[in-house]
Amino acid sequence: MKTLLLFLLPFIWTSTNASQGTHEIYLQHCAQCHGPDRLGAAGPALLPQNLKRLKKKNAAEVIANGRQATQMEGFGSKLNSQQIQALVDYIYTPLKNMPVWELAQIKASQIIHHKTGSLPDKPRFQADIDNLFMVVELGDHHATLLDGDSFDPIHRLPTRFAVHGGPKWAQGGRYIYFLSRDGWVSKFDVFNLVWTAEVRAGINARNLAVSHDGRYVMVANYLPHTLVLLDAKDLSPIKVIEAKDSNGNSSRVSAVYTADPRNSFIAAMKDIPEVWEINYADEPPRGFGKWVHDYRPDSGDETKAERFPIRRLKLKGILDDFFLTQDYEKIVGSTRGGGAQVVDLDLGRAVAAVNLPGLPHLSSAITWPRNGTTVLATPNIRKPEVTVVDTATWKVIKRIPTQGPGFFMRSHEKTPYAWTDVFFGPNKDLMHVIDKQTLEIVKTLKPAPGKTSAHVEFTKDGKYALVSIWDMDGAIVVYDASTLEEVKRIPMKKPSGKYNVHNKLTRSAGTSH
Ligand code: DHE
Repeated sequence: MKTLLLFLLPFIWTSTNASQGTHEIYLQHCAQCHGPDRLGAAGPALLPQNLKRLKKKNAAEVIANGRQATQMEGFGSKLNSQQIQALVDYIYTPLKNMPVWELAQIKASQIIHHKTGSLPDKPRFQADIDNLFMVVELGDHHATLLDGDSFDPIHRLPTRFAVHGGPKWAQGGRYIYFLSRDGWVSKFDVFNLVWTAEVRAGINARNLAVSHDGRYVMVANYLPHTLVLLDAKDLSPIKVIEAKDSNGNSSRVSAVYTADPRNSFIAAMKDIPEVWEINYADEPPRGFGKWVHDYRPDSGDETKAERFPIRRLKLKGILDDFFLTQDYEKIVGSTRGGGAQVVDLDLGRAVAAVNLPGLPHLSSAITWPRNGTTVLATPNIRKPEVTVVDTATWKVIKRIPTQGPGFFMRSHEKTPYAWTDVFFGPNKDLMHVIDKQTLEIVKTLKPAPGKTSAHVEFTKDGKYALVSIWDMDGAIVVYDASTLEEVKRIPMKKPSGKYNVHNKLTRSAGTSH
């Protein structure tokens, strides 16, 4: 026994020493930017949940050579390849304890750059505010404010690392709210071209929604499993809602959207078969008791209710991705394992099934009137087709073959065409233009051969369509939406989404909400 221990001792010693060494290397070289606890600081969080989109091989490359157009320097001259590999393994190892990120931590992270009401109420530039675009440039973590009439950039602003989902416009275009995958919510004052407030609402976040009256911001998180309600004025946290079912099973939150006429946020759960409606009206909605401050959920007293009450819709399957109808009465969600279901928000249950087996990207679906009915069209992530569904019968009326699976789809009330990208596969540089009445592809554009072209947004009058060339040496290409001819090219660094004030705030049926 003694001999065995003596034999094993060097191995035990080396492995302990190696892991201690890695932690020390991390503290010495990484902690200053990424936080001693790996929860992120100036740099992003280094946790497996936050790194899902980065392959380990690429992580080693970034540690060795740095990341272009960011403050991440290369450590190839300071660390050998074993040390780099050990660091990669270290950052892809889950934390032993789930980080606590509750009201206190969120509050402590709040940064006020400019106090509410301290800045002038007049824009510092000349432009039609209603026709402004905000373009997110993923390439070097910036965003560009673009004049939607002249297509001239007005201002370029640095964002937090890895903004995801649409930034949300509010107050007629005065403010816009961004969310980073690391959970940072940042409020930008467009008139004064400055950030006014920031707060970290989660460790790994999905998206945010702003109430239609501009008073509240709601953030959906993967880590921790929470929805976080913020005061839109200065991003002070109001409430942290744990995402779990009545049996205590907790869930990541896939996404949250605003349902304007319902005065509520609609949130989809990723791990439990539920969709939640969280009401933000000042008065309790029908069916809920009177609001009280000392409400106790276990009291069983139904005459009283907590502010921002939650209605839990129990579904048959988990929804992966969903679309809210223009009247906010129904949601159409893709069900894990295939297909889609239509859920009536008032009835609180599924009312139809839709034959959509190609993993439809429903958060990108759009609708338009056709032959006396409203059709819904969605790209599919796993199938080279755009599927068109009649929303009166929920039957598929057309499957339009495309040159590869797509991600985003767009139109506008004043254009006869719907645009969809080919995001995946060898034809990722193509963009299809579909006639909304014949449901045929009328033209396929190739704005930059060999480079992904994706995500379209229209000017407020629907006359021009803006396409992203998703590349470090990329651009926004402006097309005349009726002749389909190029009119301008604005260089940008891997531009992803772009968001027009008018189309977003009027909840145009041709764009995501
Ligand atoms: Fe997104 C929006 C989920 C990967 C770019 N994406 C959204 C929304 C959801 C979502 C729920 C709607 C939120 C909103 O706008 O408020 N995205 C997911 C995923 O589950 C998925 C497939 C995997 C993931 O890692 O999260 C995913 N998304 C991507 C990308 O790889 C993209 C192409 C590049 C990136 O930024 O990471 C990407 N997603 C976008 C964009 C929007 C978006 C540009 C906003 C679209 C819009 O016009 O509103």
